[in-house]
Amino acid sequence: SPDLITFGESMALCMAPDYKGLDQAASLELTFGGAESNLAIGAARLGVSSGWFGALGDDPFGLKILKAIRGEGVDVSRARLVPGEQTGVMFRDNPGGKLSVYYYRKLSAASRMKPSDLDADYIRGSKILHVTGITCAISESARDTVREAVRIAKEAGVKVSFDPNLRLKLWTIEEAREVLLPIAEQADYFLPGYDELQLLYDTTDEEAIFARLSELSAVSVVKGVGETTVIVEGGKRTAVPFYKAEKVVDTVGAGDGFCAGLLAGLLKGRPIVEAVRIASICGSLVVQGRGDWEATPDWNTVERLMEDRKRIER
Ligand code: KDG
Repeated sequence: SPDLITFGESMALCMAPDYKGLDQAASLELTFGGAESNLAIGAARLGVSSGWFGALGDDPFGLKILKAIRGEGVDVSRARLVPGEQTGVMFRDNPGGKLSVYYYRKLSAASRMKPSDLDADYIRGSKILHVTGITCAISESARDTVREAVRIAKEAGVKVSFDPNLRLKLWTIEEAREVLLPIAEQADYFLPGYDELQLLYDTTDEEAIFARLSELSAVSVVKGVGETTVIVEGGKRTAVPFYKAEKVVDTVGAGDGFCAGLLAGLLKGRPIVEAVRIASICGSLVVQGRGDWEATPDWNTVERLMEDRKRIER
């Protein structure tokens, strides 16, 4: 098995040109997205062996997505194109710089994922299993699949990484809390955004939020605490300054690029603070290009930017 594996829903992504809203656009750009495949691609570009599996419809969208993920060097041997089912589609609008997403994913092939689809040996053979809250939100059977995958991983001593990826277009905050907080308790790496934590823990009190995180057995890496990323390990907190993007073109996918960098750093044996620096560079590069994953960097680029930073710090 690859060292890092993940699964979830990938969808066709239709984007209006950046100068026009969807209501005005005569043509759309076609690509794809999905938090987990974004992460798998990000990790593969960094030279980590990664695998993504999920169900796609046996339609032109599914085929295009599968080929592209495979083309990025991600292992897709456990991914499926399901005959007679549909690939989800999302539309992205950016009128006046305000991002909106429209999902057409109900009853998609991915939302029919179920625990018996899992290849337990594939999970057992990996080093890190990464799951997200999006998969938990798309259907009950997909949620059960996440729980079962986590159970298999834990039993086999495979580390579990968890990004809550809160999507309030898919479920309510109450539903999300009930499902996501127990998964955070099982995770080895918990990778939320600070804004998500405020919603999940229902407070804006920073001390209260960090107190909750210190109770977890996971190492938490919290994105977007002011201009820093905060690592919480046991009771100890370390803030790492964020690597600033020169220009922000499209923020979607930044979190996935970040998590890819973090997990790749850890798999390469880097200490957590350095893994966070790598993650931060990846997140910052993703936002500088259009699309969810297209601008995620290769390892040489990351190393070069890490070197530049050392020079500046000296
Ligand atoms: O993190 C980026 C994802 O949100 C995007 O690629 C689409 O997976 C997606 C979703 O369900 O929102």
